[in-house]
Amino acid sequence: MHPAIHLHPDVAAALRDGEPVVALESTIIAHGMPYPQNVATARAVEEIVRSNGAIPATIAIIKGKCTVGLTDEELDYFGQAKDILKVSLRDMSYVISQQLYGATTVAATMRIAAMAGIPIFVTGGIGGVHRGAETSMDISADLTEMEHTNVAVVSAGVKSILDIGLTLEYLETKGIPVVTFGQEAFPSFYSSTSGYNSPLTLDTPEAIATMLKVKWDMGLNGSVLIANPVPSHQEIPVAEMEEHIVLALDAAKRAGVSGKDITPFLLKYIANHTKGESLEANIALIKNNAALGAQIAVDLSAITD
Ligand code: PSU
Ligand code: MN
Repeated sequence: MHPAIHLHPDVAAALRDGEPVVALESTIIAHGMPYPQNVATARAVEEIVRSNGAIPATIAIIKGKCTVGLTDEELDYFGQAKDILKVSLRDMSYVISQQLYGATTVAATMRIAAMAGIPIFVTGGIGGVHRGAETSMDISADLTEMEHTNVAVVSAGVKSILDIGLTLEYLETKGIPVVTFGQEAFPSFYSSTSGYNSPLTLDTPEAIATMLKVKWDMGLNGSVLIANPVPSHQEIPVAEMEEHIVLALDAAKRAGVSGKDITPFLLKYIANHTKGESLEANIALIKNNAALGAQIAVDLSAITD
């Protein structure tokens, strides 16, 4: 392993013994949720992974080291520090060579997880094809990363700040399977539906683990997007979310926000303008994803020789 990769001793031991490990990202902590809910949620998520039989490995870059499994103090630091860079794939070599701190996106976290040998990754929502991408060309590196890297991503579907239809088209083009857990409707993060049907549906963690094993054993490289609907009693209806999203997109345009700042801007705007309701849904769905991801990791390690 490259010396820039640093494994927490618990993660190293689990990987050595073939025990299930679940990778977790840090952009959601540093840029996706406000303090102190971000730290409380990150800790709760780690606890849920543990109680479902797997070892959590929250991934971030600390003084240029890709750190796989954060200590309590490190996690707290990422929750509070104001100047932490959002690190996607293109930023990794800069942040590592300059020995900086970086919160890793889905794309960067997946790549580090793959380097460490962790095949299951849990997040809230992935980046995708933005609304208006036909002129802005704003397509998240999360999607291109998923084409190549053998790490499955458990998310609550695709957030409706994005163009869900175009994101599903892009995933199809890149040969990335999209499997929704337990229902045919494709979820949209805050809502358990989106108006789109899921390309595929599986009903048990075991069936998902078996699909991953077949895929990778055959050399069908790349990720699988596992979409886990937010529990219905904690969802925000699609129509209600759409009103907030239209306002958020308009505010971003007026403020001239672009590039990597767009997603954090929209998330913050929506959290502020839904009186915390969206933050509650966000917390509920990521906890829900942590449980499913850990169960898939347990089942996958049981069938891996
Ligand atoms: N969606 C969320 N919360 C997040 C993100 C997405 O609900 O925190 C973060 C993830 O880290 C994701 C990144 O990888 O935003 C995508 O950023 P961009 O759109 O700039 O690629
Ligand atoms: Mn972008």
